[in-house]
Amino acid sequence: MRRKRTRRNVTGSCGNDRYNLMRRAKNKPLLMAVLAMAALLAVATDVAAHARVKRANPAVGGTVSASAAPTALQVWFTEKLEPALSTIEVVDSKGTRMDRGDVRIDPDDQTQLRVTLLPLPPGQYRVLWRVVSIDTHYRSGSFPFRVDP
Ligand SMILES: [Cu+2]
Repeated sequence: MRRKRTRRNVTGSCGNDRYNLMRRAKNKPLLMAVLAMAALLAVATDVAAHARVKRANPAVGGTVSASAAPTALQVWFTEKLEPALSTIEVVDSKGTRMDRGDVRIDPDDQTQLRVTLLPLPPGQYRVLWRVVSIDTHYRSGSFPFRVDP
């Protein structure tokens, strides 16, 4: 039953089963047990509902050859994003911005951000992302990719 509930919550937004469970609890030990379980579920639900990077092009941690160096970066997230509050940047190993600052969301897929890139010489790059998903939760992170000679 626990597994079933967790799986259901993964697909929903940040729901609050906690309060229904509290109302149903009839004695204190049960209430404590229920609250403990609800707290765990709430944490799991919260994490699952936040936007995370699903995949990217160039790939997360991937390597591309200089002859096929990308002219744009695409990142897909696990949640739909608020376009005005979501951004990605690409920096080289010295921290120099290598994107053109023209981040946009795919109008047909609100989980995808895209930015065009300056010509990328061989080297290590890092993608810095800061997004707000439509459930208003803020998340940020980064991942590398590499351009080989
Ligand atoms: Cu969330």
